[in-house]
Amino acid sequence: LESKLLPTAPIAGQKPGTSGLRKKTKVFMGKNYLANFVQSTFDALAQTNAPVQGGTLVVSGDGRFYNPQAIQIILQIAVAAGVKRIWVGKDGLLSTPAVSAVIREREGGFKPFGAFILTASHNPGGITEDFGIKYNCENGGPAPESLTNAIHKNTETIQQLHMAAQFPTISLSQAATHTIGDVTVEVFDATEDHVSLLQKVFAMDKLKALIGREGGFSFKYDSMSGVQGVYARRVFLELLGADDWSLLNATPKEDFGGPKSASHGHADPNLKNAVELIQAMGIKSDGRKVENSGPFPDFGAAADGDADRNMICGTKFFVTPSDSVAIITRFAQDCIPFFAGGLKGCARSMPTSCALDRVAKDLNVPCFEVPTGWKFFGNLMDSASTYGKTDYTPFICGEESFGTGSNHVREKDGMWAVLAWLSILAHHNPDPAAELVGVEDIVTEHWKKYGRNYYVRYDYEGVEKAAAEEMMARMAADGRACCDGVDLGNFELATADMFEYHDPVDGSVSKNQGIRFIFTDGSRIVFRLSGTGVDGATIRLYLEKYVDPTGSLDMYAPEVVRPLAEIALKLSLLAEKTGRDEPSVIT
Ligand code: VG1
Ligand code: CO
Repeated sequence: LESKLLPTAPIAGQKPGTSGLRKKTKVFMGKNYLANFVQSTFDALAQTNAPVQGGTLVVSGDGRFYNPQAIQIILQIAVAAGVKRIWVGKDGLLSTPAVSAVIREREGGFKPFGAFILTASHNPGGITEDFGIKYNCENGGPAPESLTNAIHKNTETIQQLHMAAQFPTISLSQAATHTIGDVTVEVFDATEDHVSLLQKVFAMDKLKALIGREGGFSFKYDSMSGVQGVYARRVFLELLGADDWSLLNATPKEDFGGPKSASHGHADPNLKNAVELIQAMGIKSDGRKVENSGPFPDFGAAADGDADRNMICGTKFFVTPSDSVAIITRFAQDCIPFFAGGLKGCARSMPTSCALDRVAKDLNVPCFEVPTGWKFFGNLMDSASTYGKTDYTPFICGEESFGTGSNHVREKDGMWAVLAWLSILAHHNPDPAAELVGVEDIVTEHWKKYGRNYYVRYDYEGVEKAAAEEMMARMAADGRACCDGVDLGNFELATADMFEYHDPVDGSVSKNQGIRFIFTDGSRIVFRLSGTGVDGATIRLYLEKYVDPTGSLDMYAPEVVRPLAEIALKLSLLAEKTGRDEPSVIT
């Protein structure tokens, strides 16, 4: 196929953040914006030994506005770069975990060297909202920092775009193989690879029996008008025999429902945005139980736009993501076939609560602490397993930000987390006619055994960038000094430091990953700046207080951590520096 060279010029600010490059959609629609980034990625790949020439590439997204157009642009650049086979999900859709599964598992004798995922994940979509792009490598995981830094460097010097001349627009609305010269574009059912992998990981017959149990079992799953709707129909309706009543917002929309929807177009599964789900479950937006007695479903869950996040609820009960990963880890080997041989290890991001550490200790498996962002789990998972095909050397990871997953793929996986919880419920309910042991029962029993890591996150969104950076710089310079003169109440400071990660597998060092104040009782205050926003700065303040099994386990988390919040606000001078006295979101 003929290709053409088009002149271009660097565009400032194309630095990938925690999870890819995210900007306002209109910025991405600007001249050469997307093309520059994609070309810079191919230029960076040319400096590695990725088999781009004659290779296979996956391209798809979460269905947000501009997804179809972006795919066609990427096809043209990929073809000019020498890619011979491109795999695209039907309608241009693939969830983030499904992309990972396609890279690792899809049959046909061609191993993709990588993938472009078009998503800004939990950020709102639409022409006036956000768009994003992320590159994943041949292990199915997000590009490591060494690669994203190389891509960014190329965006600063790019002069030329190399695109296929006269490449036709490929129809994505039907599964079909298109041949253009010596290039094939294969459009396939988005659920094929991911769902068949999940069928190997979980005992689907047991989950089906739970859903159809004699004593009754009801659930609601909110896809929040993101890409998960496609997978939710396949898994819950077709495979597990649930009925339509269980599914909320299961049709993907380019604006996730937009400002008029209950979530205001924020396909972000948390107490603020998963409005329909928490109402259905009898949970108030502050996490408390509603007064009336229902009936409410036994189980509830939600996903974000690209379906890598999950939120787990029981009747009138919200499970914090940090507890969720700990509990899944605890029971995995008892009820999920993928883990039947035992766990190899587990990991959490630094701000995630230490509940997981207690379970890991009990199971006698290593527990790693990595910086925020799923890319940091990749090396650990690869080293715990054989590179490439599905392996059975299991490893579980989680983040406090509603991300949970394992080494079945190299992304967090919203559907996996839900099937893991259904597996735990099935395990606790062997008698199909007995009264259901529910989510709240399981979580409270867990606290009785391990104690409870009370946990809350405050987000301050839309803060002026310079002010946020100044606040962080002051604490980074001397965290301990920031505590001078601050009344710490019953808390005694043990350490104050900036988290720095030394990857035990490849030795790479990631600095400035968040400021930690750790107290002698294990309580923690953590500050970081978000790396997924598109304008201004978002300050994240993470608060954790541990209460051992002999203490009060049924208190209201925001009240328990309030003394820590007060200390955090004083020592950081947050209000003085940013002019903000209330967080915009509490999760
Ligand atoms: C946030 C979360 C982080 C998560 C990331 C991507 O990043 O804190 O834990 O991995 O989003 O999630 P940040 O830098 O804004 O804190 V997703 O579902 O938007 O890919
Ligand atoms: Co996401």
